[in-house]
Amino acid sequence: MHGYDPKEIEEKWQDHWQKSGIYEAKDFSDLPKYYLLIEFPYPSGDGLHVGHIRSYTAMDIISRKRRMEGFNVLYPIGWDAFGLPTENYALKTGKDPKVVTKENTDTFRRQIRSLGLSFDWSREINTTDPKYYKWTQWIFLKFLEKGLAYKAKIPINWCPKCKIGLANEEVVDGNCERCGAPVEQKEKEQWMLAITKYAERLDKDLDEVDYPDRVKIQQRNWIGRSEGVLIKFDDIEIFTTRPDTILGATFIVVAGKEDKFTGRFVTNPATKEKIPVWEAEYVMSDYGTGAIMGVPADDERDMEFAKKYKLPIVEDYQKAGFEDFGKKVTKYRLRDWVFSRQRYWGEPIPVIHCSKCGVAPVPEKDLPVELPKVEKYQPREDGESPLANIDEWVNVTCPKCGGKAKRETDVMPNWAGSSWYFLAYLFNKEGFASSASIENWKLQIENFRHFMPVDWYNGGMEHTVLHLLYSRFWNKFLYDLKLVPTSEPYKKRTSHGLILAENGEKMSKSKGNVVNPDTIVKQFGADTLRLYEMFMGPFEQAIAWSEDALVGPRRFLERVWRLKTKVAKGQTLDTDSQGLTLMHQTIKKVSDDIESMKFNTAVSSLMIYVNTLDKKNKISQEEFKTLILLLAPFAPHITEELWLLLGRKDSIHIQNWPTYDSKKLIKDEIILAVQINGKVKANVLVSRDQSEEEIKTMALALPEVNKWLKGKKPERVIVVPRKIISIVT
Ligand code: ANZ
Ligand code: ZN
Repeated sequence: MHGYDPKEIEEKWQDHWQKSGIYEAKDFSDLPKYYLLIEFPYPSGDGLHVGHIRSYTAMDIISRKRRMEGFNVLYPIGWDAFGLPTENYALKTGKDPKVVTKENTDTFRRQIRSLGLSFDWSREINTTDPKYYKWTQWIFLKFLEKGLAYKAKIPINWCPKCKIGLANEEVVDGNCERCGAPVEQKEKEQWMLAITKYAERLDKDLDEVDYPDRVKIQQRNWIGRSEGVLIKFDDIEIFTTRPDTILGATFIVVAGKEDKFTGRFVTNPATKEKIPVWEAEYVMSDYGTGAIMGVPADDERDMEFAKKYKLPIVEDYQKAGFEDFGKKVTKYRLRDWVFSRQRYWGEPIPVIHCSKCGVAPVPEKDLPVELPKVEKYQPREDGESPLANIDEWVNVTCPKCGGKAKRETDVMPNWAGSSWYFLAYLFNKEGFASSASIENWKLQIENFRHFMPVDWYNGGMEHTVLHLLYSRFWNKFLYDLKLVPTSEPYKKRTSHGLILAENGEKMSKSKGNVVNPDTIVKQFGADTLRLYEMFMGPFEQAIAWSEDALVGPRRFLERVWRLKTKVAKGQTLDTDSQGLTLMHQTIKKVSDDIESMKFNTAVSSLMIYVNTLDKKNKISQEEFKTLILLLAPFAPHITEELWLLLGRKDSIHIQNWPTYDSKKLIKDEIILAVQINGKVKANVLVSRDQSEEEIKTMALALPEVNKWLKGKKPERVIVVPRKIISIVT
């Protein structure tokens, strides 16, 4: 047998697996299901990042273990391909975003395939495929039908550089999340999705799911549930969380564009005094009731305001009972979702504007509303989408009255396609081929019932209040329409740490410190890259890349490869109880560590096991088999090849996962007391199968015993089996 050469192994097996379809989930299966999800990538022009590989490999390991445990595993992949970077690239180069997307997804697909990840490629999706977005548009029409999609003239966050309306979540410290330009406010008619209608359930149902605490906390803070009371000061109703401070309320402030006195006075229901009504910017129009009671003594901003405008301040006042004034309410900080963008590369919002009928939904049978070709991808100076330039696309007949009408030219935000993609993977082939309708959606429900909810979803912390919240909202909405079987889409969520450049900085093209996985695969092989990324450090922590550290995992795999020559046919395990214990301990450790995502320590224990086996001249078939079965999820190619060399016919990846015997976990050892002239002076650890002679020698070698013997030979040494060693001097 020749040396370990990944080039001879890896592509061969990738092709083989693809052909045999062993990683494809079955639509109808009697096996229990297990659905694993990674955040499907945005196919950027930069190609696959080594950070993607960390998350995909981790979930691949769990997928592979589940398959070996007998589950009908679904581990799908697709492309979240609408969005600004591709559009900006099109703007610069004049290339059709469709073409750019095709090129980028081809690169990503090739790179992901070269890693031997066990994705079910038969279910590959692409959010920019009209067959896909016809369903995204269909779901939007459902929101419209139920009154949860509406148009509103609202001040929106406007980025003057990107010329685009931004969601609150896309504004970071007052600047555009993408280009960093300061964000301005602009009044515009926008499509909105009423996510606030689901605020209570989005908050409460977090109790039901297994997410990390920090994810739950971030979501809860974003939703911003607040229990307070409404109190009437004559006709002005205020919202407060501190009704006990009402005796200190010396003025009222309602939301306004500038600070000014309205000239009005109202009665404080607790003190019966007349207090002035002011307008000010610091009170938000869209929170609570848009009005507050000013309590300078207990609220800093009220104090500042009172000092500035010389309003009365009462420092000493009595705290009031809760229950005396007003009624209890719960308010949320969450805002409705600004759902339109005046850009090109997104799903067209499927509505038609008619001067007679108003907003008319595009009839289901006319979906998808396909993106037309445009000459220029630049948004117009008036802020309208470039789609507004295409008269023949814009001018249509009204589906209601047949009169002249115009298409909506706004498109959806890039969060739309990812808000339901976990369901799209479950669509059967006809689901995408057939028209979008309730009947065709219902044809998928069997599959939804089998696979939903997602059992385990791994992704980045940056998506906690965006994608994760949006997709929970869409799923709940579909659940209320009885179109999906569970009210929560994801049972369990975990997060990976980032991979940084060697110097600890963020990897970025501009800094020139990006690691290209192609180079690593070429030089070390995919199995080494996978193993390295699992071994590099605790999975949930950020960690710096190290080129030098790749050698370790590579040498480890070479050792595993050479170990094959030591496998002896007749060799049995029974004669060697230490080996047996270590084998069972390793099975337990690797199994447990995979479940708790401690991939680095799982790899360590495999390394310890290989070290021990390597010290022997001969190893048994069983030991070697166990080793490569445990290693298979981490390094699927080398283990598949070794499995074949052991003379096995079918894939290692569909074998049973090794189990351990908890009785064999403890070493077969006992502690014996050592007596000298009838008194216990020491203890000795022996194994149960050691001979009497061996035990005597061990006892006489103990330092405590030598202290008593002082160089003299003992008169007698008696071994009472499994109890005591008695030395007489
Ligand atoms: C009197 C008071 C006294 C208050 C005090 C606080 C401390 P959370 O917990 O975030 O819900 N508030 C209410 N509506 C507001 C609005 N539209 N714009 C700005 N501030 C508003 O905060 C509730 C508190 O925020 C309310 O309780 C109110 O001030 C203020 F010692 O009322 B409080
Ligand atoms: Zn009409």
